[in-house]
Amino acid sequence: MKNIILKEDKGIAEITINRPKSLNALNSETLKELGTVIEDISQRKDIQAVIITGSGDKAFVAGADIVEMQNLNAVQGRELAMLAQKVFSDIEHMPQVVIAAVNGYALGGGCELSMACDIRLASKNAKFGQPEVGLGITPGFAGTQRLPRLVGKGTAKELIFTTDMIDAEEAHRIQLANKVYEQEELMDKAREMAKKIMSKGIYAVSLAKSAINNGMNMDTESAYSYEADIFGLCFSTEDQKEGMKAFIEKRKPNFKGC
Ligand code: CO8
Repeated sequence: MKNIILKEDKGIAEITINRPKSLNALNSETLKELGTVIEDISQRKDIQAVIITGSGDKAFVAGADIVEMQNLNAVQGRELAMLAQKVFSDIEHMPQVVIAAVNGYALGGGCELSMACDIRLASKNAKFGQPEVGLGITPGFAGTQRLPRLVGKGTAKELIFTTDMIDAEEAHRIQLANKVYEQEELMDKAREMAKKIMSKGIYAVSLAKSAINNGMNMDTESAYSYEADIFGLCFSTEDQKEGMKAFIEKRKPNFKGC
């Protein structure tokens, strides 16, 4: 792969978007590579958590690639949006937990990529924003949908309409960033959180992810019913038996992820 670095260590896959000269801007080649990596990892039982970050210390992803986008026609623009939406949706629905380690600018498509992840950890120098209307376009990688779901409709409209860039503390205040760390400790904190999650019943974590993500797209009664189905399913797993047995025996559970 040309624009993606993939590292694996003890069940954690670290994906680095690697186009530092363009502040890791997403062109279609990078999106396709990211899509292939995500598809591959989704099938793997030995990978239980994913961390996505950007190369260098300046940017997570500074958006879709403006150089590539400038001469697109309407059909090509739609195709690019559909490509990114598919990749981001695959990230949102992959069985593994996905943490965005936002290590600098997360603008436009970069902010949208971070929002497709389950959890966003930001470094103190991170900056979030949706600058699209300043370029004469709208967010197209599902930012108009994921941002209001995360921060509320009013704040999402303010950010999208004004194109204001916000720092990590403000992103934390509006619940766009889960936590904020010094840049040097960001990746270690992301790994630490991944390991903590992996120490739980990881199959249950995956089911909880599905209940949250799919339930949010249903009416409330259907979502409650879906949660009950998922909850019931847990009782067919070895982890449920082990988790409860360990509690009663006052010991740490030895989960198997099944
Ligand atoms: N695309 C392409 N190249 C970029 C991008 C980008 N998004 N961002 C930065 N670069 C390039 C710069 O052109 C520059 O290249 P060069 O050295 O060859 O001139 C290099 O990266 C370094 O950037 P700067 O010199 O500008 O660095 P600064 O520190 O001065 O500024 C900023 C950093 C503030 C991040 C600035 O680069 C910037 O404003 N970048 C653009 C941010 C932006 O507008 N992003 C949104 C893009 S639109 C988008 O994401 C839409 C998604 C939906 C699309 C729908 C599909 C059709």
